[in-house]
Amino acid sequence: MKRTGAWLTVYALEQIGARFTFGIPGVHTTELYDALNSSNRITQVLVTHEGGASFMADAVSRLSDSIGVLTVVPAAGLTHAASGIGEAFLDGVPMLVISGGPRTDTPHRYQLHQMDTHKFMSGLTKATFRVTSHEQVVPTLFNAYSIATSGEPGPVFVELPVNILMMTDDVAELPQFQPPKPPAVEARAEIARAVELLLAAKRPSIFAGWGARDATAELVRLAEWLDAPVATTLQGLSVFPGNHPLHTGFGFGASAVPAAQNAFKECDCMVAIGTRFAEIATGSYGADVPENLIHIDINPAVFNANYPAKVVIAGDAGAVLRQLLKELEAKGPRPAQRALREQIKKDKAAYREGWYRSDASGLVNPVRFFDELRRRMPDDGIIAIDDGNHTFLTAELMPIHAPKSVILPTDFNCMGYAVPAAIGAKLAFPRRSVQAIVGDGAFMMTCMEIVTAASNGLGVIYYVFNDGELAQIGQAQSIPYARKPCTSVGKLNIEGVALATGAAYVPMNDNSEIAGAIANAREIASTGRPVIVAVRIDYSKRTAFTLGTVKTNFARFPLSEKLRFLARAAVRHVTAPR
Ligand SMILES: Cc1ncc(C[n+]2csc(CCOP(=O)(O)OP(=O)(O)O)c2C)c(N)n1
Ligand SMILES: [Mg+2]
Repeated sequence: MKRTGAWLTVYALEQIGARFTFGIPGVHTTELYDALNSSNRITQVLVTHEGGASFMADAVSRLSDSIGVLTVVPAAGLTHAASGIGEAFLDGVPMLVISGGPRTDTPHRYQLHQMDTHKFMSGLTKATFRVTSHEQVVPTLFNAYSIATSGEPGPVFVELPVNILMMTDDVAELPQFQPPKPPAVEARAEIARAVELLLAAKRPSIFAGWGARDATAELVRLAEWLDAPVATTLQGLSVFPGNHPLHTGFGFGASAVPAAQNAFKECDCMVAIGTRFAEIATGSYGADVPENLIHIDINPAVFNANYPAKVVIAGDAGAVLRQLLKELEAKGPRPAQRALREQIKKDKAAYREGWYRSDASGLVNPVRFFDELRRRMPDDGIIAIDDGNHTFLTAELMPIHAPKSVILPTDFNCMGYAVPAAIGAKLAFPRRSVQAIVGDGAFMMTCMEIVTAASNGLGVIYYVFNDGELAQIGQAQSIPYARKPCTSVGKLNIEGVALATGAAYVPMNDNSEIAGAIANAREIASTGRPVIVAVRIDYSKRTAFTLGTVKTNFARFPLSEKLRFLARAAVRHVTAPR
């Protein structure tokens, strides 16, 4: 049969269950966009900037069972999309990056958008492919999908030259996609050893990351059987319910909230699952782990990278946990250590108390904002967070109840994520409540993408933490440097952004306006219109994360550098106080 490459691409995307493609068309991809337009299974979404497309595709992949797909022009579309592709790469998120490509059937050089895209994309993806015949289109896309979704997931790039997309050629057959079977866990001896360590442990603990996103039920069972405190990574905020009495918070070392620090202090055996012990998750490696560390991850490369493990188990989190639980539960129930739960509850309440006390500023107190948001947001509501001080406020003050309900840029740590990611989330789950928590600096990077929310009738709520600063960095500058170059942002008229994009505008100036503003925003969003809430937030109190990481990093400086920093800070605070 004779088919265009574009038709074959749509066939392959339908086979792998893609529901959305994101991008902006160009001369290389008009045939593909036209073929996609005829699909009744795939919705193509036009964005304002390909960076938005890649963050939307990321959100679809993180939250749903369907892979996020980009359809962009070569070179310029790919470079614009690079931020979201890089975020997906470092955060272990599957993505299919499809671009058109210059013609391969002419000898012409200096074609439009012609550059070595594979060299560029190879540092951002698990694999790159250039399709050179019609026969290859479907098998290449199936292969790309399998690579993107297996092991530690990530983006894969496929270039489809324009002559293949546009012209017809013979293909002998159309294969059906057969999803690969998940590899069996082969770790009988390691699991037996882990069981031994856990049975002997007096104070076991659990540290869970995004790799455990599909294993929340098993994690809860394990925590309850062990009566162990559970801390999550930042990316894994939603892998364990924040309202469970054994949940302690994000992180467990010097940068964690007191509930986690106390519960983990004397722990003698830790199950770490689906985490790489990366810099943010460990508060700059300021978290100490016990000698008896059991590390479970699908990617064996993460074992012993930062913290030595006694037992390593390579495999899917859910599959390993089910085997582990079978062995443990056969031993009968473990006696509960009731004091642990009470201590966690007390520590959590005391931490919030500290925030309630900082009410004086006349601005919006973060803890009161999150109290009200928690009250109004359904359990399965989705939060997209950006990167900044607001990230850690959300992590410390907003209890998350449902699995796969929080998405944020973590290890690539790219500002500008939340506005488009929330759009991807709402497209994937139109009936769930979707909100973004975004700093004003990050908001400026991608706020024009709200046009895409408005034109698709997506009632996303954007809470813009409007402090006039790139606070996370400004806070790190203020004490050591006693000045803050380039962290005071230009004044943005947020109401003007709402007017320009078709969103509604809701101001929230102080604590008395929190409840009304949230109710109003939810009401408007339910009509399918995006809403921007400008929150005059009080950033005067530091998060446990910021205080802890500053301390951890400073403690590691050599003595001479410590003295240089201290002396400079002292002189500047005296001679040029801010
Ligand atoms: C693309 C990108 N540029 C710069 C940074 C460095 N950075 C991390 S947090 C931050 C401040 C963010 O400011 P804002 O969005 O206003 O959030 P706030 O910290 O004020 O809550 C900056 C500049 C980054 N992570 N990503
Ligand atoms: Mg800010």
